[in-house]
Order: sequence, then structure tokens, then C-alpha cells
Amino acid sequence: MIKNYLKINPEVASALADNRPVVALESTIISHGMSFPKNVETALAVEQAVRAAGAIPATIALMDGKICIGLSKEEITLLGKTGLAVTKCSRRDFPFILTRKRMGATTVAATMIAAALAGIRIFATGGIGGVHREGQFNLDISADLQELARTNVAVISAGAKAILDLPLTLEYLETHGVPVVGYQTDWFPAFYTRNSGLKVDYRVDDATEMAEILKTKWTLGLDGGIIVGNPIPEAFEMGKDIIDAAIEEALAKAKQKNIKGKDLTPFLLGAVEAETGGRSLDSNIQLVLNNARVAGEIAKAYYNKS
Ligand code: PSU
Ligand code: MN
Repeated sequence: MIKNYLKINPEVASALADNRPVVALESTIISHGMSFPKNVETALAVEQAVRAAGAIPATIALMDGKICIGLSKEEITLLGKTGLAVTKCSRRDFPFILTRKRMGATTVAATMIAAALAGIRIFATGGIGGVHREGQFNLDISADLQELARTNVAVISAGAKAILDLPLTLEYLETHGVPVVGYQTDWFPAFYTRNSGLKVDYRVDDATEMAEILKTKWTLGLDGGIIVGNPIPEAFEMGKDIIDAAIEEALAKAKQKNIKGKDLTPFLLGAVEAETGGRSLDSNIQLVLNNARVAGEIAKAYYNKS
């Protein structure tokens, strides 16, 4: 039974049972997205931001043969300290990591799967995976995009990093019927910068309307997620030239080292951070906090109870 694989912490379980707002949070951002101790500090601050918005946070990871929904401070610290030695898990990895009782950090795709199993509909992260540069030749397309096409969870993110091919990413999402919303913007955000220069399908200005749109989609049986693109706050936006140069350097290094598959995204994230002397990390933290806040507000409107 699925239930045997789920370990939902009591606070989250009771919120779900009472139809109170819950926000799912991923753990690959902790193990592979940032380094210790900033990763742990950020993960805890993100949980606080969800609480401040009036929702219950549920950070998700695989541990001891269970899909854990809602982690303790100790579990978050363990993930953060173990870092890259934790297995980065997407859809394909669940059966192996659970059977072998290994520790697994969930990507956007895996967090969507786990959230849906637990009955959580709203999920906040930093940036989603997408179609990599030259994706039309190397077919490196994140499993996040397929998951968004099939699993009923709304993903609040600051868009996707320009390490990816953003136009191809949006084309792929359109083909698979995944709506891309700009939250208080007409433009798809590019993570460190507010505007990728690419238009979103729909602009939505408030949490209440966003919640209604989600209910309408799922009531109609139109399975799949929605991307809610929430741009980085202006004060923390990076200069486009600085970030573009760092990304070009990172991409060149990855090519030279022949980094491929699931290692590519963490490698590029680390290389960009190193190139910008940690400045990108501050922006990264601030945009995740902002996404947690907006996700909390959408969850409150969706569950209509606090
Ligand atoms: N993009 C970021 N930060 C991240 C990730 C992506 O800006 O931490 C992580 C997320 O967990 C995402 C995963 O789901 O990388 C995508 O990896 P891949 O490209 O291998 O599918
Ligand atoms: Mn990939």
C-alpha cells in the first residue's frame, strides 16, 4: 500500500485532515543547490516564511525507506551536511532509494509526486529544471517538465535559470499543455533577473484568483501542474551582464569537463555561484523566501481556511 511508504509528520497530517493550508518544499535545493551551512539556514528560513504567510511547511525527502512529508530541524541539517552524497531523486529513483533505505533529496519532479501522494497541491521552490542549451541535439530535458505535464501540483518558482534554453523550455511546456503564469508580471522570470524577455501565457495578480484557476483546472480533470512564475524582488535582482558572463563561464567548464545527465544542473549551479563570488547566492536565498511567501498566500486562498 502507498500508505506504507508515506511518513507524514503530525503537524502536516493534522493540517491536511482539517483542510488547512500546507506548502510542500523540495530538498535537492538543500543537498545540491547550496552548500553547508547556508543551505540549512535557508531551508529553515523558508519554512519560517511559509509559516509567516499562514501555512504549514512540508519539506520533503526520502529517508529510511519512507517518503517523508515534513522534516525535523535535525533531518534538514543531516541533508544539508551530507550534501552531494545524498542521492538526487527524480521520478525514476523512488523504487531504488526506498527499497535500499538510502537518503534521497527530491527534485521538483519528485517533490510534486510526493506532494500529490500526500494530498498537497501547492509547492514552492527556487527554480525549475528545463530544456538545457542545445537540448534539440542532446535531449537533455529535465524530468521536471514531464512531471508538470501530469501531476496536479502548482509550482511557485522564480522561473528558470538562463543556464537553460528558456525559449525551448517554454515551447516544451506549451506542447505538453502546462500553463505558465506570471505572478504580477507579464514576463517569464529568469531566476536572478525579473524578466527573461519571454512573455508568459497569462498574468495573475492575486492569490485568490490563482487559487480559483487551480480549482477550475483540476475540477475539469485537466491533469498536470501550473508554473507560477514569481520574479525575484527588485532589490535583489542581479545585473544581466554579470549573470550572463558567469553562466557562459559555467557552461564552458561543464563542456570541457564533459559533465552530463543529472550531474549537469548541480555543476552549473555551483559554477555560477563560484563565478559571482557568492553574490548569486544572496539573490538565490531571497527569491526562495519570496516564493515561499507567495506559495503560503496561494495555499491560504486555495484551502480557504487558516
Ligand atoms: N534549478 C535551480 N536550483 C535547483 C535546481 C534547479 O535553480 O536547486 C534543482 C531542482 O531540484 C530541480 C533540479 O528540480 O535541480 C533539476 O535537475 P535536472 O536538470 O537534472 O532535472
Ligand atoms: Mn538533465
